Amino acid sequence: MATLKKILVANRGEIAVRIMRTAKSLGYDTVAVFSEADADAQHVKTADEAVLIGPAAVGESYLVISKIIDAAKAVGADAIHPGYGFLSENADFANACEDAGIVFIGPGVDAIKLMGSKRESKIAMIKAGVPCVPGYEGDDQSDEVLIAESKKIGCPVMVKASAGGGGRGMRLVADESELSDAIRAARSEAENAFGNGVLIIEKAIIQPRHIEIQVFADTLGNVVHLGERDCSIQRRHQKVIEESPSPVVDETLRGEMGVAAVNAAKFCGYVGAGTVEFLLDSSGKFYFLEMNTRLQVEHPVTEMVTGIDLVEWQINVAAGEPLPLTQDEIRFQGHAIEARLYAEDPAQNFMPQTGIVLRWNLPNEIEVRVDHGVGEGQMVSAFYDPMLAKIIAHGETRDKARRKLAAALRKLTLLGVTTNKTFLADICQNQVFAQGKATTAFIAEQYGEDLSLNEATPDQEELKIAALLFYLSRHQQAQSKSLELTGWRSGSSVNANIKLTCHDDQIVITINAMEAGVFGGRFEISSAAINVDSTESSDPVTLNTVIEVIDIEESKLTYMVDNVRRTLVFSLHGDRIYLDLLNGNLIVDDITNAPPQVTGGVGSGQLVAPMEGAITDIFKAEGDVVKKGQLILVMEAMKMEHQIKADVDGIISKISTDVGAQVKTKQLLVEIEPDTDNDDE
Ligand code: MV4
Repeated sequence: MATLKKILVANRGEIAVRIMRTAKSLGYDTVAVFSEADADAQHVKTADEAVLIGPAAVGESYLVISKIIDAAKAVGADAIHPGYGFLSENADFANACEDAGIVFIGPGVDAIKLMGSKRESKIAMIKAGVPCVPGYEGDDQSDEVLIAESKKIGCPVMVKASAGGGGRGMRLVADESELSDAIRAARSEAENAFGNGVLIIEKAIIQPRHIEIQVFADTLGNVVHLGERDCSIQRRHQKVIEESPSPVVDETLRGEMGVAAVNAAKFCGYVGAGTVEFLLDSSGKFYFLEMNTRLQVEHPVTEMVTGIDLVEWQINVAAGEPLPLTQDEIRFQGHAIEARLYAEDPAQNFMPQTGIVLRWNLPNEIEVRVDHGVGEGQMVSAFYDPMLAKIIAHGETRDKARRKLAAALRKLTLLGVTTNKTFLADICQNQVFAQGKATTAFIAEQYGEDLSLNEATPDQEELKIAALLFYLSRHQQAQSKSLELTGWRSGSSVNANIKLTCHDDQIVITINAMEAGVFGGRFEISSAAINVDSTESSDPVTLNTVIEVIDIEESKLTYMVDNVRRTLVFSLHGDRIYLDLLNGNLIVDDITNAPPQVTGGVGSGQLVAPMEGAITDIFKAEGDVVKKGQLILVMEAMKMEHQIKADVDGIISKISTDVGAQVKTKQLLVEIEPDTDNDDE
């Protein structure tokens, strides 16, 4: 039996924080590893010691086996927990730990290797008597054989890369005529992505549910399951909502799937925490899909219904202890649902978002678990996974858990980085989800495959509040740290015009400070929209609202309109304000003092990076004459290409970047000296 003292967590973000929480509570010393970009990250602050392992790019830090092993040796860590992602399912890493005499908190190398191959794991699972999707997993990989086998199985079939994951190298083939193209495409995609073009063929299960069983095994041969998780709600193979139990799994089915999962684990000599993924078809039949040889993102829902700390079990198993419970002693209580908060914008086809976290408030009146690695002032960069936090609610019934989760999502504030918070809250309220009827097709069916969700459009009242907050901060005494009510109550009763922009719309808001009200200041506020595209200066519609400020503390405004009192969280930074609204976050800029814009959509000639990324191509040089709309350079950010085009006719006066350079959001890249005789086309 190994005696462990110090555990290094080879990960970052919420999972590193979560693992350290349990490790510390059990009396272990904890060690974080971190990249240069993570110097201020929460997992570094949580650990007893933290080792800098290199630059931001994961290929130079979190994914470098030798750097992790060296870090463990440097501080004398005797065990490594890999978390999920990164090196968690890397057999070479597990091997390297063993070679260095460090305990790898996870299964043995052989199980990791076997489950890393769809073809080999399927062959093994068929032998183990685990139900698998009918298909072909032979070693003859010729086109003729793959096509003939597909025809035997009968379309629709799935062509899958043996080394694949997350839907890469996978093709759904509806008709025999498409087989040959699909096989070639899947093979070449797999060769490129994984350096291995081996394919398997399976009968396609239509609109399945994704049900996975949590298993646990110790080094003495005991294996149990901890019930299922339903992870059907996914978007492009990214899980969004997970729950336990599944609304469609009853005790009988749970027992059957549990036995199958335990058999899978026993057959490969599994040790530690593992997840056996199944597809469940509409008739209630289930089929083995793959086994994940790590602790999963969604493990908290299992913890909440079983009361078991899975990380504690992992550490104890790694130390050689037997499982503390037999299958009969494992009880399931109530229902848990988890929502994943991502830094992504549902209004821009879920594009990952970067920025600095300005405000991070957890819901404090609702009993929910929040696993996160977020701190105010922290940079959310493009280098890492955009998942920021998980919100997990437990209730006696599914409906109770769902209501708590929805409320927690509404009450949670993250300002500075756009997130999918309102999308998550919307799913919680969706009727198909509420009825427990969501399959893997749910998001595409309910929200569209490619369609972007509508962005939060500000209403007049919200813009007036933004203007009022700008106004109040401008009138704030330089010395006082908070907005003193008395300061402006008795002070200048002047009208102020504040010009705002939000989502390309411009609006002028007039604030008239009235007499003091019952609680504090009263302001009569009117607005006039400006139509940017027309030469006529303003819209005739103006509406008056009386807003009474009741309290402002730090980042919270309490106000009253028409006898309704509300509180709103904001973050004000110079000419920009972030508002946390029920239907999403809003960013409003004060452009009262900004230089007037040239009309006709012509830009300034100052081209900046729209987001953090790398320059991949530059097509123009200094001195080149360019026309508005001409491509100047291309950058890659968030795995997507962004074209930077001239926003004005002119001559390039400066290019301040190079191919390969890493650039920051808003960094100036190119300057164009606009033509002076600029008559708009
Ligand atoms: C399938 C399938 C239908 N039939 N296999 C997607 C990811 C990969 N790990 C397995 N996947 C699927 N395999 C057969 N034979 C449907 C999917 C699938 C899916 C599975 C689970 C959760 C969401 C999914 C979304 C699309 C497709």
